[in-house]
Amino acid sequence: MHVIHRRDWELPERLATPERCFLNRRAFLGGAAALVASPTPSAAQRVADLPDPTADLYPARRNEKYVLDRPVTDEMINGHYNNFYEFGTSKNIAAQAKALKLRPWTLTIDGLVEKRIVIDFDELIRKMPVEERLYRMRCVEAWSMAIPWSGFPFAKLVEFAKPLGDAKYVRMETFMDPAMAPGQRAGWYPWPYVEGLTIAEATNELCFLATGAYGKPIAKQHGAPIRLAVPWKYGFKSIKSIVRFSFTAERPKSMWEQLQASEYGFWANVNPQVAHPRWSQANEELIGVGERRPTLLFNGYGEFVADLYKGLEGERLWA
Ligand SMILES: Nc1nc2c(c(=O)[nH]1)N[C@H]1C(S)=C(S)[C@@H](COP(=O)(O)O)O[C@H]1N2
Ligand SMILES: [Mo]
Repeated sequence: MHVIHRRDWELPERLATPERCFLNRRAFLGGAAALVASPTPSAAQRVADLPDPTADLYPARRNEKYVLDRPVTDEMINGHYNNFYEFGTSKNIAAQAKALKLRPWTLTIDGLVEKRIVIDFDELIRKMPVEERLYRMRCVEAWSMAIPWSGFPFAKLVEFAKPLGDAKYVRMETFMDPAMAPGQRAGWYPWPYVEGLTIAEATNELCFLATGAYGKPIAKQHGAPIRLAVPWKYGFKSIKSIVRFSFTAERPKSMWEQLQASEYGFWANVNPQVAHPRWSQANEELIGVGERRPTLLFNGYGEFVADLYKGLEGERLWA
């Protein structure tokens, strides 16, 4: 089922998976014995996740405005080719990610907002207009997928958060729980996973918070119960399993930027003409399809987002 076709002329996997490579090297150098397989989640815990109290929201009505130029990636393949470093460095992380405990799931909205909000995910989602959208996703490692996300526009969360006038960025944070997530026991790593957007980006119509995929609540390995989907940026920007949104005046520093600023910048917009320091970004492997295709500027979403970067040409906009 796990059909990843590789051809001679492709990058060997150790070069094409830089995020993992980097992690392994650091783990090795640091002598950290932390990245071990997670214990099997107890049956009691799995039972505690069921039934999902948001299941009735899916499948959501599809918004037909967002169209694909390729087939949707097979659900089984997509669900077994993931990056979720909190649970380890393998792409086949679905089994380990089952340890993710989904409820209660408390979200904090703070920083430069009218009033700090602490809200249960199940309560927040009932205030949001849930719809389905077909989006492409392009990892910085030169592979891509096409996913039927369900969720709501980030702009709706910003509306709900009521940021103050001096807020310019939104910083997002993943859960921090080393007892549950063995990858987080690697102490040399600047956990928790952090990402950031400008508020202008977050309120762009394409910017989406995904709570479902393939017509049901989002699977744990994809970042349940709520993850970002910013399809014009490299995949690492799309932070999983978010617990906190903070509105700030200063640009947040992402976890990848803290680790390796020369390779993973703040903007990280997809551009086939700007190579990663260690490989070309000119084309991509369509996971599960056995095909390589040219990568598109802004991952093909320029009509929606190019204007966001007018006047910023001096910045390092491309990963
Ligand atoms: N919290 C967290 N978010 C994350 C990651 C991660 O390891 N942890 N990996 C990122 C990377 S590198 C990619 S390519 C996408 C992968 O999303 P997918 O597994 O749903 O395809 O998630 C991003 N979000
Ligand atoms: Mo990625």
